[in-house]
Amino acid sequence: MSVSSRDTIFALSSGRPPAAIAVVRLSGPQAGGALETLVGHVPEPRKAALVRVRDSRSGETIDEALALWFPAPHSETGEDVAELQLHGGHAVIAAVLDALGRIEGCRMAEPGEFTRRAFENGRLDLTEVEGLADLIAAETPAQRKQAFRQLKGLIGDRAEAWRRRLIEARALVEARIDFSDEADVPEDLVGPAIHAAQQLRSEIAGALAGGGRGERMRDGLVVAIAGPPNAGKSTLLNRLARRDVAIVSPYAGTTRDIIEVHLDLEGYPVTLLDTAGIRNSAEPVEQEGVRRARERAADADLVLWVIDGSAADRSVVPEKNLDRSKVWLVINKVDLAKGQGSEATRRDEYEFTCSISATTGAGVDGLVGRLASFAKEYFATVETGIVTRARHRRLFEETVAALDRALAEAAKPGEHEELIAEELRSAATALGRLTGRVDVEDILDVIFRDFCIGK
Ligand SMILES: Nc1nc2c(ncn2[C@@H]2O[C@H](COP(=O)(O)OP(=O)(O)OP(=O)(O)O)[C@@H](O)[C@H]2O)c(=O)[nH]1
Ligand SMILES: [Mg+2]
Repeated sequence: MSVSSRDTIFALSSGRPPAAIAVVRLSGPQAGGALETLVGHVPEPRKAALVRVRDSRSGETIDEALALWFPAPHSETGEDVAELQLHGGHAVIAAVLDALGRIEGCRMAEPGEFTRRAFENGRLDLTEVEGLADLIAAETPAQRKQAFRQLKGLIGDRAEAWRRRLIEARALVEARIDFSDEADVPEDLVGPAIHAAQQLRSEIAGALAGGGRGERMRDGLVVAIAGPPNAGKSTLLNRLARRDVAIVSPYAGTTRDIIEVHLDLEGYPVTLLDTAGIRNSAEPVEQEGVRRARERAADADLVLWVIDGSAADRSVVPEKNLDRSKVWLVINKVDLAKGQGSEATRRDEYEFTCSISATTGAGVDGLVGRLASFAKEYFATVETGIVTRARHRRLFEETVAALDRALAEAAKPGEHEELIAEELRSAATALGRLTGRVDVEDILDVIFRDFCIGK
């Protein structure tokens, strides 16, 4: 970053004005000085004080507010932090920000800068930073719970504990290499190190076993509505979303682009996709829509294959490449006269089949209930899972791969301790990158703590 991190930063930290209250936050060495300038004194730490906020130039009172003072290091960012709870009007906020901007060493914060400082000062590790971001973005109770667990260090603490054990295992191997002629270094150090590596490998691989469900909790379980044109897919999407999101028309081939809505199903996040009706079309735009529909249906966690139950030809079956175990058959338009159902014979091919009317709503509650239990079941394992992002997955996978190489090396005959130590180091580095706390000094500390080598 080009700007000095020793600047004192300030920003409006609450939502969009006008509102009852606006919170302006400051962090940095000038935070106390800025309070002096604006409100005349620095309040007692962590106690709200009723103050008058004045424009230092004109002496005019801008607002009456609550001021809070959190001296370093016991603050959100680890620096001196001050907070003003103002009346949340545009003009009040503008005048206060303007007055702050005129104070030497104070400037507006950049996006995420408070959190960045908290990370740099060791108040939050990287996974906690991500948890904080997720908590702010959480839309459903289950997302909130997952984000809160992460903010409170569920992943970070676990990864840090694993990393410490890896460093200890490596220290054993290093000790064997570097100090093998020392009298007080026991002979078999590599054996226990390998045992520890095996143990760690299975624990970390276990954390990866959730199959991406923690990641899904952030983004939502993807449910694609697909099927032939004019079956009522967009009508169903609108009904499930309880608003008029997608265009509905009697013309086949209405939907072209993928339409996405986010639903909260009993607390679980679901991303619902409406797609173009699948058919062979000569029209290039529709062709592209169909291509996208196929792609998204194939990638979805669940496909609602919607067909028109009143149509004479109901022979349209899901794409051959769709995994049937994730396709539900939704027979729509049951409010219209039913033809002889040829689909009846095919019902047992699907995980679940239902008959609905997207226009009248008949049967839709049953479908929603079933979707909610699907989501609940899907996310059941997440409660204990810790991987919530592709970044975590990648680093855990790197750790496991390095451990596998270390174990493979150990299984070979001959002297190869350097290679084992090197792989253990890679594994620990990957975990260190997860929390953003890679410290090269660690290894030496452990060696000198556990063995009385220093003379
Ligand atoms: N009677 C009846 N008509 C329905 C029902 N669902 C949809 N329709 C009608 O069927 C027509 C097509 O509906 P859409 O929702 O646009 O169908 P779609 O599957 O999205 O169609 P494409 O986007 O072209 O693939 C519209 O005229 C709807 O009003 C239903 O349950 N009953
Ligand atoms: Mg449509």
